[in-house]
Amino acid sequence: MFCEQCEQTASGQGCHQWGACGKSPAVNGVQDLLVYCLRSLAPVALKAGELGLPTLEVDRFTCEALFTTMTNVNFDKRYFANLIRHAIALREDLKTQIAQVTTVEWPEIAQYQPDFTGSLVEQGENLTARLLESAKGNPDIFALKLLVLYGAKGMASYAFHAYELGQEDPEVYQFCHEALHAIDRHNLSLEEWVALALKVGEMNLKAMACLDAGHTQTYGHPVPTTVPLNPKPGKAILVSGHDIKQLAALLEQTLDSDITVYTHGELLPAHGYPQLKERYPHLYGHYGTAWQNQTRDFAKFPGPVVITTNCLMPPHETYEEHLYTVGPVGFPGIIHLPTIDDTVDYSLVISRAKTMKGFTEETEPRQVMTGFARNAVLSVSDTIIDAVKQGKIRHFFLVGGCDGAKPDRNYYTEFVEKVPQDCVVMTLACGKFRFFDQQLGTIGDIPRLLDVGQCNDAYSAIQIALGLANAFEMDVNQLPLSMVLSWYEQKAIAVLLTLLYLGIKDIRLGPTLPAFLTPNVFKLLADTYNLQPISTPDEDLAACLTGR
Ligand code: FSO
Ligand code: SF4
Repeated sequence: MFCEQCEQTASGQGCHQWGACGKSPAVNGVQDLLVYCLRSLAPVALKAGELGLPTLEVDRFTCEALFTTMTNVNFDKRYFANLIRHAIALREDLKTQIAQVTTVEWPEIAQYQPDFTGSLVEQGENLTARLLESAKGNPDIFALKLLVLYGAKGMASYAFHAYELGQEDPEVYQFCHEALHAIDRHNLSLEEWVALALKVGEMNLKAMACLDAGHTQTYGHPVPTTVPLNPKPGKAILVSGHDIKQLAALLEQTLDSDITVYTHGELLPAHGYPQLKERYPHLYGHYGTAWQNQTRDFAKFPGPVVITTNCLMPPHETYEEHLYTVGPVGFPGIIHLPTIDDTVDYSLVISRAKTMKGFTEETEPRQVMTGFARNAVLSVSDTIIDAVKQGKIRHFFLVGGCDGAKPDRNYYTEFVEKVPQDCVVMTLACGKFRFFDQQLGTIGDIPRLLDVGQCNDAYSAIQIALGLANAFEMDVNQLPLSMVLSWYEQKAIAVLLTLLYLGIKDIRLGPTLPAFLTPNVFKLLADTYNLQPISTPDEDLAACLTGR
């Protein structure tokens, strides 16, 4: 197998025997075949778009299918086999429509036909072997191709979430096909590949803007909110992942029950949305920490657990019978909940919750705050600016991104602990669970630790940075703001490309650099953007505070 798409990749080199995430070579093979089929669909979708034929179904399908191939989303071979069939069916249908308008000589890839009577795994592996063979002469170009592909996956997942909330951007969809089609272009120079990678960043910003609009127009702008970490007695359901729409559907279906709903992992920021808070008082608290601790958290939770997106780990036998997946997520043997009239039917989960023990005891109150998204922060920008001008706030740090199991991620905890008292830490995504319950206090009325939201809210963090730059009347790179990011999967790659597209410099990235980037490609990004690997918390803090 060949997979290098995430930070967890084996020995920092690439997963070639078995996925460090638990993905088998067989699942990897069918995922590769699916991605190849999406690449084969891309030129047909682009041609249809050019001719003004409707492509929305293909666009949405492509985004959802790419999402399923991301790290820790779906481990079910049969699921991928169905998606492969669907991709080919959609392609042939579009070709028939195009043939009614014009004659096209399709490139070889657009004529690719999987053998559904043979091994799909082998076919996927053979296609990847061919791709790797063709990459031998030029590792830098191959690295950039992977950067574009992985970034496009992240962008597609944002576009999928936005679509679920009724927000779509045809430009993003079209670019998704262009990025996939580019993998088969052999005449692009290094500079053109770099430009394409930055275009992924540009389009990802649009996809994230759609998602932000979807969230805020449906559930209101997040407001600062206190979230209990101590469970309360009663029947309980735990919801993990990122999908707020799926959480809202469960809340609606449990509205008149006595069941309390808890968030897990990246759903913590859901508590900040006014329309969820007001309508669903049984959306009570948060349970557990980041995704990589789920085998411990889920095993202890006395109710069913629903996973709406990544990061799903291969489940442990102590909880697999009351674990449920929805949407693009899947694992063999785990119940995937049905969707009826566009809404997930949670009846099975609700009846399971009623038969499980639930929480039986009161525990000592503990709480955290969330909801410091762009509206909440920028509405007090005058106070923030005054505090900076009066020297009360010296510096802002955005310490955000993904968490993971490796011990070198302790860097981020130590970094936050060492941030001086006159500095503010903004955070987002699951990396925050290393420090989210620390009491960092306030500077005047401004909390020193501001949870902007999920990794899906990176748009909000970007708007805060741009809004502050605007208020201070300076370039964003001149702000007293440093970005110290941790990455794990492909959404983080898309967000990094967006930050580079916006010209943001001096980003520190860790805990390790992407295995798929060659030293040459990294040097190119380092030279242009001063993108740099993290070093030690002390060294990096000192450098950030002196503007380096
Ligand atoms: Fe984390 Fe997982 Fe949100 Fe990622 S739960 S690691 S970047 O999928 O999406 O931050
Ligand atoms: Fe390895 Fe990450 Fe790929 Fe899983 S997703 S197989 S851990 S590189």
